[in-house]
Amino acid sequence: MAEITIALSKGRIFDDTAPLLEAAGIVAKDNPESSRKLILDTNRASVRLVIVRASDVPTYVQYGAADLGIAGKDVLLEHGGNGLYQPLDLNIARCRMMVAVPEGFDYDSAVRQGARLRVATKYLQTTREHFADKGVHVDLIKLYGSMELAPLVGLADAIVDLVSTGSTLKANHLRAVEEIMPISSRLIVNQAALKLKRNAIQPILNAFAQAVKN
Ligand code: PRT
Ligand code: MG
Repeated sequence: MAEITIALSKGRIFDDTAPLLEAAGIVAKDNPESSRKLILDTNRASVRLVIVRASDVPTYVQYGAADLGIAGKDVLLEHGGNGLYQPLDLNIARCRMMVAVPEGFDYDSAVRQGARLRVATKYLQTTREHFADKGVHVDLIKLYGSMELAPLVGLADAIVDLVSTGSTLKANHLRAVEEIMPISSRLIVNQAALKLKRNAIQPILNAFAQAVKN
């Protein structure tokens, strides 16, 4: 019977988390990339993994459906962090949250002239706060993906998106004009679970902290 449930997304977060889990003595019995299972057993009878969408990880942990989770700072800022303890920056899945515009768009003078910008993004909270801090008026357009397309078809003047290599921007003739913040993934813990299951959870936290230092 599993006692500890860890929520994470497949893809880059699973790939970067697997070595940390291994350092905590936890190895998944299936590979989420090839398996269709949503609940993965591990080598430890008391630990299981649940595979969810990256943006759903904080919700599973908030409601205690998972005790622990791994989520990007981008996702945590949009979620708000209610009911979550965030003890550790894992320094994985790193990238930067950026403002980007079409190559020919003069962002600096648009901002200087106080133009009202249309900004397309999946990250409404972070984007709203960024432009409010700058005192720039924006109309936010919520998208769920492929933000890079929006300025190319006249849906928006600018986008806010994550950038790692920069090749997606380049391929779409966009350029980054502002860094909003660096992004990495954090370990998150359900606050009630941490109190009730501390004996099981604390060794995992310690192993992760040690592995991150190395
Ligand atoms: O893909 P899905 O819609 O299921 O969800 P998701 O995109 O939220 O999940 P996933 O697994 O793609 O990303 C999980 C987490 O990885 C994010 O929440 C970030 O914290 C982190 N991360 C790190 C990234 C990137 N790097 C990244 N480059 N998430 C997304 N990207 C995308 C970016 O949005 C853009 O479309 O990659 C593209 C840019 O990459 P470059 O290399 O071309 O600059
Ligand atoms: Mg993605």
